[in-house]
Amino acid sequence: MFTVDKIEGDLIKKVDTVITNDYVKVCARDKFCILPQKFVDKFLTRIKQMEVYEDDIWIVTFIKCGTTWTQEMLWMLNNNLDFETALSKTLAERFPFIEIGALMAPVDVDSFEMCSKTPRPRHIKTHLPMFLLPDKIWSVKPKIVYVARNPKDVAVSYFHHYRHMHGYRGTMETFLNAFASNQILYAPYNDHVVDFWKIRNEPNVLFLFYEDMKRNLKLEVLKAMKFLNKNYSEDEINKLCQHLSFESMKNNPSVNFEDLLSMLRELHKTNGLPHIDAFNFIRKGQIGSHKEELTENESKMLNAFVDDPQLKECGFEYKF
Ligand code: PPS
Repeated sequence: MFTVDKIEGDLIKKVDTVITNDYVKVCARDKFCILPQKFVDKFLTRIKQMEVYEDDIWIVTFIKCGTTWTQEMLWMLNNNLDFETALSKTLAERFPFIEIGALMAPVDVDSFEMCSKTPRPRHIKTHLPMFLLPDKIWSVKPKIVYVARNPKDVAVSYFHHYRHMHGYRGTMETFLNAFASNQILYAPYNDHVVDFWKIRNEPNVLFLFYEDMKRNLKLEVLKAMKFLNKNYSEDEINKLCQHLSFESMKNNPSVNFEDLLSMLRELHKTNGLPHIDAFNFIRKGQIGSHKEELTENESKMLNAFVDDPQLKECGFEYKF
């Protein structure tokens, strides 16, 4: 059912890092996704064949689209707004990332096992495209929340993530080249979004936009509350919105991945990578950071994502 192809050319080698490397093209029919060989060896079959439960909540996103923010919102809504547990247990424990063990070559974490064993109702994070999700997702129909973000801000956010988490030390231009030519981890972006947009009206699917959350968080919280069949008072919702604010999340060790970042910084150091500037996972949190961080030419390199005819064909438009 799947074929695993070698990626031709030099570009892929330029985005290979000490943390995430050995990229291959995982293909099925007309779909593909760039993933490390370790994903194919240790995760692909197990994820495809895994048990899925009706009360699971899956967050599915392309990387850097507001996953963490939405995870915290969903977990809180689905757990009776339990601020105490949310602050004492990390999001990574409460809402595990199923394929993270495949992304870090030097670290052997069986994140699949962690997800499988997590007590029900399970909350599971993935960046995998639709065609790589468990087969049973389509018959059991657990709740799936998808979040999209404009590709220019995604690319900028991903560049910083790739430097500070994966240990990339190349230029922005090379990174954007890889992103634009679908030669970076999880690419291609548009296919990822379009596949979920097409099923956005299914009763078990909630399709959100990062930009909507930024512009009116409360409205999106209310949408998610309804989707999860929960009911909270106006005061409780306001308190949740405060908890989900950029400033609050930035300073919340349960969601800001400081532990993971310091472990990765050590790994980078051990591997002799040059030291770079400081970084917060909850970094800028803006709509339009590409305007500040990309040159005109760099921004143009990403126009093809926005002008892609497949978006128009299915009535999808990115928000800026
Ligand atoms: S990951 O690594 O894929 O899970 O990253 P992800 O969580 O999807 O995306 C990270 C970006 O989301 C921003 N973020 C927020 N923005 C606004 N408000 C809140 N509360 C918030 N929490 C996270 C985060 O800053 C990253 O975007 P950039 O543009 O890099 O700041």
